[in-house]
Amino acid sequence: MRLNLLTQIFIAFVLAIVLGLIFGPSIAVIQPLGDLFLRLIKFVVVPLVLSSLVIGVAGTGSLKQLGALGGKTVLYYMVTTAIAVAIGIGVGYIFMPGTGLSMPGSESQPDVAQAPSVTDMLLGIVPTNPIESLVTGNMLQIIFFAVFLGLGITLLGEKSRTVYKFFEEFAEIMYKITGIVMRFAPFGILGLTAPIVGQYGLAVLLPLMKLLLAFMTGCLVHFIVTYLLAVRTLGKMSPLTFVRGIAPAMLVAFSTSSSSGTLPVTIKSCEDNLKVPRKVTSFVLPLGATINMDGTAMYQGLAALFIAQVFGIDLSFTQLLMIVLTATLGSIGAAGVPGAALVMLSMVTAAVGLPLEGVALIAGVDRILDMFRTTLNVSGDASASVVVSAKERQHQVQTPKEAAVL
Ligand code: DAS
Repeated sequence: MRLNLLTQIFIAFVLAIVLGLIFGPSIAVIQPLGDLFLRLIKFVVVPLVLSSLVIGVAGTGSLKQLGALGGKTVLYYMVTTAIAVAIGIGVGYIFMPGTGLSMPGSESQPDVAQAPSVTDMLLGIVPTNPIESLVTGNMLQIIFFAVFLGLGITLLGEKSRTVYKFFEEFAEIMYKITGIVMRFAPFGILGLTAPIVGQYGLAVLLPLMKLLLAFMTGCLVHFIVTYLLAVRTLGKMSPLTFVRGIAPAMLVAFSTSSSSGTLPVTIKSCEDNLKVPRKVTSFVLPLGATINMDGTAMYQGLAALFIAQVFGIDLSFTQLLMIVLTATLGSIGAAGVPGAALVMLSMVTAAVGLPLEGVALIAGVDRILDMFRTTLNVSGDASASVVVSAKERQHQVQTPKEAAVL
């Protein structure tokens, strides 16, 4: 029986703890396995972020097609995602999961005294030479370039079909290569986690358990405060009806850790149980499964803070701003497949100059975090379909009246 990748990673994580405890610091002999995995992650992240973000933006179809339905949908997605990241950072400061284990920073640790001002940080996002941004791996400038490329393709419509197809195929190729790289993840996690446990002992586990607790709390808060409130006030639906209606999709998302894999169940749950019309589900849900991942965004905000705490790095306000921005964009670029956020997290950490080793530390418990992330992602998409269909109904009701008056 072939174990799925994230289960393999989880087993590698447990094995790393056992080996670390048995062999102590001498287990560092397998560190090169971990270094190789980190290099492979760095190898894919630039082309993956570029291609997936271009398609994430251009894939929404031409701006005129977006129209009112698209406008409402994208607005709801962006607002709820930004709230999710804020909640992720909020629980990160409340639980402080990364404290108590200060690991020596790696070469990429920023000299906080040199942290640029907000203005410089925001200006620095605009690339003066996009090719140089790609070569130097400047993630914020790469994201800027990708978003504008996607917008340009959208505005050009049919004329840029070839370029759109190129990036669509390029993104598919990068997902495939990322899949190959992720196959090596169990060995990488072993090579990265065992030496840490060997050096620090079980003390390293406590922060990870606190991270899990913080994340689950954030998910619950976001589900109740953001989604149920939106469904009740904007969607004109009882929260209990909503939860009962999407329960099947939530369960499939929890077990598969894949929004895309859950999409058919999400559509059926919204149509059959919540009576959302096909006109709305056929646009809002596939789009949501691709670019609306509040669980992923929250996770990246919290994880970035966790890594900073573990490495004893105090984040400046501008760096927090960058985490909100890159975590939101990272959730747009992440695919609806298991473990998608892990690679995107390396983009967020690189963007604010945090050590990549922290990503590997979290990778061991990513399987569990992913179950909750994906469940929240799917719930967010379903809540959007309820809110948007209520707004569409209101709009239709208003239009006949206006006509009658005229
Ligand atoms: N598993 C991804 C999804 O399918 C989410 C993630 O990895 O963050 O939504």
